[in-house]
Amino acid sequence: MTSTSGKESGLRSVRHTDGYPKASASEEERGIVKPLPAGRFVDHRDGEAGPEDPTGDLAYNAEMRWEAMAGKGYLTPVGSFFVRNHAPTPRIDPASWTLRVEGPGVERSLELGYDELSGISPQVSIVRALECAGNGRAFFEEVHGRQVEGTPWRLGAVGVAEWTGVPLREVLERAGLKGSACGVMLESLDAVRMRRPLPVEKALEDDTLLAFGMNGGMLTPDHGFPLRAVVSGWAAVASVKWLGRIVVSETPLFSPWNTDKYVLTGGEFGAERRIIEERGVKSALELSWPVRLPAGRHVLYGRSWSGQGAISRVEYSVDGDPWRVARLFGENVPGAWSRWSFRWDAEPGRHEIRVRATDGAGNAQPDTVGWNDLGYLYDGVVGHPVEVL
Ligand SMILES: Nc1nc2c(c(=O)[nH]1)N[C@H]1C(S)=C(S)[C@@H](COP(=O)(O)O)O[C@H]1N2
Ligand SMILES: [Mo]
Repeated sequence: MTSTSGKESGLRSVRHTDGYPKASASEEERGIVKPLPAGRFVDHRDGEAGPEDPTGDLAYNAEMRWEAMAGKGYLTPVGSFFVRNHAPTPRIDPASWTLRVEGPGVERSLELGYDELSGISPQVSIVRALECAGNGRAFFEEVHGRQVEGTPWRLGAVGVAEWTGVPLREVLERAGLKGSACGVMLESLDAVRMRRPLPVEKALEDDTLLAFGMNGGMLTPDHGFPLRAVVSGWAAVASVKWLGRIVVSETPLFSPWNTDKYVLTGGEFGAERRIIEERGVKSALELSWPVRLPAGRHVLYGRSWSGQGAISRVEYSVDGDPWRVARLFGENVPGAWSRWSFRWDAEPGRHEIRVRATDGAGNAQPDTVGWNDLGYLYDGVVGHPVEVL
């Protein structure tokens, strides 16, 4: 579903509607600009950053409630898309905003304004999931009986959108990318100046985008307006929002976002700090957690996703019964997700429904995931609690 959408994509016609209203002081304290209705989001904005935390790990975070996807189409509506912010959503005026591209890995520095950047061709639109590396963190406690610090996301720190922008490669080439280029630091304009390096090989892939559009409209403030990276298949920490500068190096790059946080450490990793890149395979039912259902026949819906390809198979098991195959339907874009359903004759009592998926590369969800100290990449099978009345 990668398509080259020309200038008629509709983005150009809306992007001069003089930006967004300025945030009031109270909006800035809230950290997230868009409304977070309780029926659609779990509000996780309750954390405090320690002064020793260089990632400014505040919890300006909102988790999508999976029941909000019930009956929805393939894409996650912007109004339901999860938000993960290390600092409050900044309000950026596109008229004075620029993107700088510089560093020893390019022949010349560039400074691009919003019109120049969004006028680069080819413009592409790709449908991809973004998922936080911490999605599923809550399950570490259930499985290991030990709480992990950080936002206790269940499964709602994921969403699929159509992202419109220009390949990062186009911009790097305009700056005269050198053969010796090695690291690409994506720097943001938020209060923590988030900086996450990307290896040049990943930066040059067709579906690594500088995106200014989301689901056919302009990016909204919370999702990175005026410009964000969309790094397909990787944990969404790589998809830096509110970009202001890109620095290309000739040596590997490090920042707190690939050394202090967003690394696998502890448990089987011991003292190693392995940088998180690809995501695994996960599944979720489009039901509240826990859910109450009336007795009788139901058709249950859900979605499965993988960072490494399309979904090839989804199975479910109720109360430990043998695994059965769910019916996949609709689009199944690699790096996005696949929808599925199955029929269930619900009998009164408490039940647990498990779902597991396999992707085209043969990656399957494990029964459980071993411990890591920062609680990342929990892609094990989880039991969804259901009470039938
Ligand atoms: N500038 C900036 N970019 C950022 C972040 C951030 O806090 N600041 N959070 C990252 C993380 S950890 C995630 S999971 C995604 C979340 O994207 P979303 O808020 O659009 O869903 O943005 C990434 N990009
Ligand atoms: Mo994240």
